[in-house]
Amino acid sequence: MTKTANANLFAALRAAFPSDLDGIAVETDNGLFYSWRDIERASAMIANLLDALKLEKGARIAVQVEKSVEAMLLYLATLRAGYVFLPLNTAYQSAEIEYFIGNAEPAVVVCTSRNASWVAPIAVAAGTKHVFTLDDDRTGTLLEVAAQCSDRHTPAKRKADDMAAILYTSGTTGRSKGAMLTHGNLLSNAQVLKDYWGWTEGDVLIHALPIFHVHGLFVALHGALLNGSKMLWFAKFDPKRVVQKLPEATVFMGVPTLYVRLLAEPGLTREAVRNMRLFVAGSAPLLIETFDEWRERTGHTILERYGMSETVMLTSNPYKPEQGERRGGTVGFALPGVQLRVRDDSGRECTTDEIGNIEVSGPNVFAGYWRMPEKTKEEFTSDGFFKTGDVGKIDGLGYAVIVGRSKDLIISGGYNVYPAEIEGYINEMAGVAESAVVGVPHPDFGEVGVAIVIPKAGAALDADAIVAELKARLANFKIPKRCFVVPELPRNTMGKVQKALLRAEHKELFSA
Ligand code: MLC
Ligand code: AMP
Repeated sequence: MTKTANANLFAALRAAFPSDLDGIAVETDNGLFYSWRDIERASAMIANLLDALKLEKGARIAVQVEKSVEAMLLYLATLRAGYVFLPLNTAYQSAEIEYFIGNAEPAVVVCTSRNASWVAPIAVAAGTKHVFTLDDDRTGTLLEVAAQCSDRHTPAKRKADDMAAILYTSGTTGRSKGAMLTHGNLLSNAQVLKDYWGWTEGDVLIHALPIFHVHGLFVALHGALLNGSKMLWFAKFDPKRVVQKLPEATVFMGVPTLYVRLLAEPGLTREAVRNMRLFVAGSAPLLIETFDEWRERTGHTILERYGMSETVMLTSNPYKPEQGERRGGTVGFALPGVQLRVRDDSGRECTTDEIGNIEVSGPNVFAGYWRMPEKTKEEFTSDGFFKTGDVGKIDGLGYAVIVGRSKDLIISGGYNVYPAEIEGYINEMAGVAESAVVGVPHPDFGEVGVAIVIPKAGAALDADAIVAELKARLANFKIPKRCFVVPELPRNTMGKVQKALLRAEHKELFSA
């Protein structure tokens, strides 16, 4: 790349649009069609809207809206105008949003018209100057204002290490941290995946994931756009309708729960997947039972990969047979350009099959946590590797295997749930002495949270009331699926709560 080349991710995605801009870029599950020209023009209009606000360089655009093509256009427009996209899960409630907006201090907040009455005051209190609404039926003030803007826009000049997005995630402890991803992180990863997963002319992607996290927003979306591929767009994952659309598609990406739910559909047959080229799974461990059943039912071997908000994609099972077989229970090999190593707690590199901490480096690894230089430093080794918090090994064939996590984290249906956060809320409740939240196996979500709560002396606690109180305050996917009130927590001789014992005690809770 020459010194003057524009490293703006949007510019690279735009350059990959097909030459026939009248072709279909997106077909939605409610019967709308968007051409490549529509994507080009509408993203230009929103980018011009942002430019007209005269925001400072690096300004954050925080977005909590339902999935829609217009929400995707807002993401593309933010890149195009050179600002920083900050997606927020629509399940987040006011305390969660207050934290994210207070921490990120976005210049612009875009929310649904339904939530505007509580999101707008939070934004204004945090100093946000501009609040727009955007609904999933192509209405809202954002589009009303954008409609007045020019449909021509030259992508802002950005360097590879300029920030493109902030994704909130919790590392090992404490409150959520904003992972800063650069144009270079995202583009280099997308280019590697385009090649590694064999994206080819004529590919059609079923896009059925939310667009507020890495999997749906970056891996799936960039994959299709960088290949100029049509997307069959689902606002919400609906297994029946996805199965109906499979014959028109070649690529599908999902968290393991999506595969479990698709397998429950009688319409999932070899005939239905006859045109499919690739099924990708990730964000949470894919059970070997699901991997095997999928192969049996469809004749396709799911390709499992591994990634994180801080690093985008790190490893992948092979796509091409000459690179090796796709092995269930493994996450494959480090992607080209990624260095992955496993070390023990003393920093010694583990030998084959020896379990240790997974550490990574590469052009995909983020620029640090937003306004947390100390935390950032803690999460990197002295020689510049990022500590993933995942525990695993490299097996005898060179495949990476994730066996657990050193971070106290539950992954439920592909969403991260931090026990410390839930425990914090429970511990504040009247009559609660302490609590522990642990993850246990679940047939649909893979893993779900269970809360064990200890009352203060003389207090009477009602488990249902605890759950109800949590529901009023936290995103729904974080709510423990069961709650037990018991006299005490198991502790080791150091006084530390033995979560492993609690997990073992409750592991059969949701078994069929
Ligand atoms: C929904 N519910 C969940 C849940 N999703 N509970 C636990 N875990 C989840 N993930 C609960 C709700 O609280 C609600 O309960 C009930 O299910 C119905 O809610 P819903 O919104 O209608 O659910 P549904 O549409 O069925 O959603 C399930 C799902 C969704 C699997 C489709 O969770 C999903 O889209 N997951 C994908 C997440 C994702 O994209 N992850 C990628 C992260 S990126 P109640 O009691 O309130 O009725 C990443 C990096 C990487 O990790 O490597 O990719
Ligand atoms: P997030 O912080 O939401 O980006 O979640 C990242 C975490 O998801 C990783 O650190 C892993 O613990 C987990 N993860 C992602 N992909 C896989 C996978 N294929 N198998 C097991 N865990 C995974």
